[in-house]
Amino acid sequence: MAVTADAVKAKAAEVGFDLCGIALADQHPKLARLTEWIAQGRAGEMEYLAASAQERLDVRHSLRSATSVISVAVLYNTDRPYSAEGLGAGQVAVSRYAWGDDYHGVLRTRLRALLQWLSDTAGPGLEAFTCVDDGPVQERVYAEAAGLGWIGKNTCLINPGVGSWLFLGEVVTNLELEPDIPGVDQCGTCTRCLDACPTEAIVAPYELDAAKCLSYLTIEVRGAVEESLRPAIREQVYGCDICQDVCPWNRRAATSTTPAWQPRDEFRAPRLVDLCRMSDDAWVTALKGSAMKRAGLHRLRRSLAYSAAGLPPAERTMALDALRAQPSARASVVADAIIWAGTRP
Ligand code: B12
Ligand code: SF4
Ligand code: SF4
Repeated sequence: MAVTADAVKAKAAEVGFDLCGIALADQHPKLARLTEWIAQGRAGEMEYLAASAQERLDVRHSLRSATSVISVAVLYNTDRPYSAEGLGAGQVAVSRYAWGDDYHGVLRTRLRALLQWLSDTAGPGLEAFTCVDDGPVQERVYAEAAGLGWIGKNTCLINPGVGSWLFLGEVVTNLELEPDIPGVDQCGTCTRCLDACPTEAIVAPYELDAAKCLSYLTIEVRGAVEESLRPAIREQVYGCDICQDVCPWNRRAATSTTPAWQPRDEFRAPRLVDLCRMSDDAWVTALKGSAMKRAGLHRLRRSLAYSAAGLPPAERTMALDALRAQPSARASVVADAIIWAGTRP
C-alpha cells in the first residue's frame, strides 16, 4: 500500500509527536555551514561532530536511497517559571530539557512505533533509519525544511504556534513523500537572545560559538573548564535556557502535562547548597533515566564547585565542604574545581 504524507503525520500524532513534517533528503544550503563552523573551532572538543561531518552534510551518505526525512518534534515545556524570570536567593537552574526523563529514550520508543507502522504499511521495499540527537543528522536544518518552524538567531528551532521547547527526531527513508513548505524566519529585528547571552556565545545572528556556550561548558567539556570561562558558570549549573527564556516566541509557549517532562523533586527549584550537599549516591539515583547522566557525576560536581565560587563566604564554605566530603571529590577534575573555588577572592 502506498504511504502518504498525511497518513504519516496522522500516525506520528497518534504515537505521541506534537509536530511532524516532511523534508526532501536533499542538499539544503544550510547543511554546508557545518564545515566552516567546525573549521572556525566553534565545536570546541566535540570531536564527534567533525568525525561524522560527511554524513551530517547529507543524509544520503548514511542511507543512499534516502528521498525523504520525516521530521518530528515533541514539546517538553512545563508551566514552571523560566530561569531568566529571576531565581530565589541561593537558587540555581538546571536546564528545562533535563528536568524529567531522558528524552532520547522517550522519543526513540515513539520513533520505533512510527517505523514499525511504516514497515507494516509500505511493505518489504522500505529502507529507513531513525535518529534522535545522537545520529549523524543536522536535525534543525531538516526540521526547518520540513516546515516545523525556523532556525532562530539563537540557533534553536522555533515553531510559531508552540515555541522552541522542542525535542527533535527523524525517520530518514526511501519513501517518496510530499514535502512540506519550509519554515519562514520570523525573528525580524529582535536581538533579545544575543543581548541576554551571559557569555556572548551567540557571536552573530544564527551563529553560536559552542565553545563559549554554558550548555557546552557544563555538559560537554570533560576535564577542567578554561579558567577564564569558569566565572560564567553561576546560576546555570547544568545546560542553559537563557536564550530561549527571553525569546518572545516563548512568552506564551505551549506546555505539556506529559509526566516524563515534569521536574524531578531535586530540580524543581534547586538551591546550590542543597545540590552540593546531595551525596554521590543520591546523585546517582537522581541521574537514573535522566538526560543529565550525559555529564556524569564528576562533571556535575565540578560545575557545582565553579558555581559555588560566586556564593557569599559562609555559604561557599558550606557548599565546598559538602562537595569535599563525598568520594567523587577524589577525582582530580572535582578536587581541582573545589580548590579553585575556595581560593577565589
Ligand atoms: C552539538 C549540539 C549542541 C552544542 C552546539 C549547539 C549549536 N547551536 O550548534 C551545544 C552543547 C552548545 C548544544 C546546546 C543546546 N542544545 Co544541542 N545539539 C547539538 C547537536 C547534537 C548537533 C548540532 C549541530 O550540528 N551544531 C552545529 C551547527 C553548525 O549546526 P546547527 O545547530 O544545526 O545550525 C544550523 C543553522 O543554525 C545554520 N547556521 C549556522 N550558522 C549560520 C549562519 C548563518 C548566517 C545562517 C544563515 C545559517 C547558519 O546552519 C547550521 C547547519 O549547518 C543537536 C542534535 C543534532 N544531531 O542536530 C542538538 C540539538 C540542536 N540541541 C538541542 C537542545 C535542546 C539544546 C539546548 C537547548 C540544551 C540546553 N538547554 O542546554 C542548548 C541550546 C543552545 C543553543 N542556543 O543552541 C535540540 C534543539 C531543539 C530546538 N528546538 O532547536 C537538538 C536538536 C537535540 C534534539 N534532538 O532535540 N547543543
Ligand atoms: S544556551 Fe546560554 S550560554 Fe548558550 S547561547 Fe544560549 S544564552 Fe548563551
Ligand atoms: S530572541 Fe528574538 S532574535 Fe532570538 S531567536 Fe527569539 S525571536 Fe529570534
